[in-house]
Amino acid sequence: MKQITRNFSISIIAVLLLSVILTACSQEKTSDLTKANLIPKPVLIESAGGFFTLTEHTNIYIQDENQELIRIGQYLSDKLSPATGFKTKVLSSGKKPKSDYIFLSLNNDTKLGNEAYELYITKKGVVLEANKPEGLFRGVQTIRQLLPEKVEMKTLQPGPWEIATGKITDYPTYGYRSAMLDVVRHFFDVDDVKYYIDLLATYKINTLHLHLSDDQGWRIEIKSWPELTKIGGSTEVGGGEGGFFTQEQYKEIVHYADERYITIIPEIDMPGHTNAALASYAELNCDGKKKELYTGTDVGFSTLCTKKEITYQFIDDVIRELSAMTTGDYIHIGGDESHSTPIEDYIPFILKVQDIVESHGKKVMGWDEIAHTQLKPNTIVEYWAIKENALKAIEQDAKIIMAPGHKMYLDMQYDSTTPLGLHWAGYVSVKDAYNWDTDTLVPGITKKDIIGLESPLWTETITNLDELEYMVFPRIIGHAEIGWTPANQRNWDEYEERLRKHTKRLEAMGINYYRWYDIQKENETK
Ligand code: TNX
Repeated sequence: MKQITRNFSISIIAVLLLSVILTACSQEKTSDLTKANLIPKPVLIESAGGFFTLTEHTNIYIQDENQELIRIGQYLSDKLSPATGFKTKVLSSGKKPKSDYIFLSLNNDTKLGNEAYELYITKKGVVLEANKPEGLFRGVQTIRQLLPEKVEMKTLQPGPWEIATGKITDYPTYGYRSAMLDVVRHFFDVDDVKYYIDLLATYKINTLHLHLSDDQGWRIEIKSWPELTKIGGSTEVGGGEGGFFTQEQYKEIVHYADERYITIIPEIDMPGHTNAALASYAELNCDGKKKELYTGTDVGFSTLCTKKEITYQFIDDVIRELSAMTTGDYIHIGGDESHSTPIEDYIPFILKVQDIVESHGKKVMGWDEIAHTQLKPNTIVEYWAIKENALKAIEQDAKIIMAPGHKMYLDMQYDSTTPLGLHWAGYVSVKDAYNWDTDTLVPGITKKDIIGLESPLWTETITNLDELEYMVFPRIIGHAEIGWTPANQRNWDEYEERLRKHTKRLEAMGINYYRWYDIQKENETK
């Protein structure tokens, strides 16, 4: 008898413990939609005070037979199924059913822009409306975040899967919300890049700039210049084996990104940052001799031979092949840190390269140094270091992307103890990354000049996805909010609280994020 009572008490304790753990792990449940923990924070939320519950009877309905909407519906269903275990179907339906629905529809309402969406959540179902499919796709990310965070887990989790009722009206502040990944200093393969694209999509980021060539490597197959990848692609920082994307693989990345409404902007950096090309082809060098491959981290020592005709033939071939694989409007030509190119050579070089890009039907983007030259209309200048350059660009009516190193460089250490990263632009804490405004940071660069922002990750010190996640998260989430949420609705203290709650979602997603909060506490008690 005693034994039975003992076993019974042990089971009760076990059940109690389990429920404590489960409650601790789950999102605070609230029927007040305005309290939903969303990043980036939506523009407008109204609460209706009830709950919609996603069940095994819920299906995703889309208007008509629109293939693009079917694909978005399927994306959502695929996100929901591992944790819920529901086989949420995607069905075509002229109108919204009576209950148990997530209904995706296009409303032809242009006033809030192409990425805007509206969500109407009632006890019976969820209606997601947008002017364009990309707006629906952004709204789908909000639906994911409205569900308990365990929805992000890859294993079956217990419900209930509730969403507070109400209405969300949402649209971005900036049309260009980007990340940059340096796949040169350390190579990241197709699966890595796809994985990163999915993470970016979660935070409504709409552009991925890929840094494809530099001193240490050439990462994109160019069929007319095969040695670029054969020789130039064969190593990386530290002397590892490097790698490159074949054109087929590259197209696969572009397609994968396009399906997530993320535009890929390819960068071929020139005339500096070109040692890998100079090591691949003797004729690109002024002295006609191949350079040695380089696996260190210095910058500013290489330059294409700006006086040779073959240099422009080479660039024309590269840009032609690259443009043919590029679905977006822009090609990034680098142009930074060309310390080995005299300015009198740099200026005509950039002018010629702009013409080449234009001749292949694309527009030019470049680092802020390109503003030393006369810019073509529609050129975009990426401000990373020197504000005088950005101001020169503005004088020429170019648009600016904000990527200031001391706020946005994801390869900067969080503080002096961060085991990875550099600090030439200073330490960039989670607060530094969030607590600023794009249009007041630099006097003279104002809202009308800025089309958006970009979070670069240079990879001299970053060798794999775990390390990437550690440097990127959570800073990029803050950048995503700066790009999306109006500045007057942002506030660090409120954001930090939201972000702290959001870490449970990062954990559910399996992201190796930097635990800034624990580290802050540790430093305080020291
Ligand atoms: C500067 S930012 C560079 C890169 C380096 C980076 C390291 C820019 C346009 N050029 O070549 O990788 O610093 O933080």
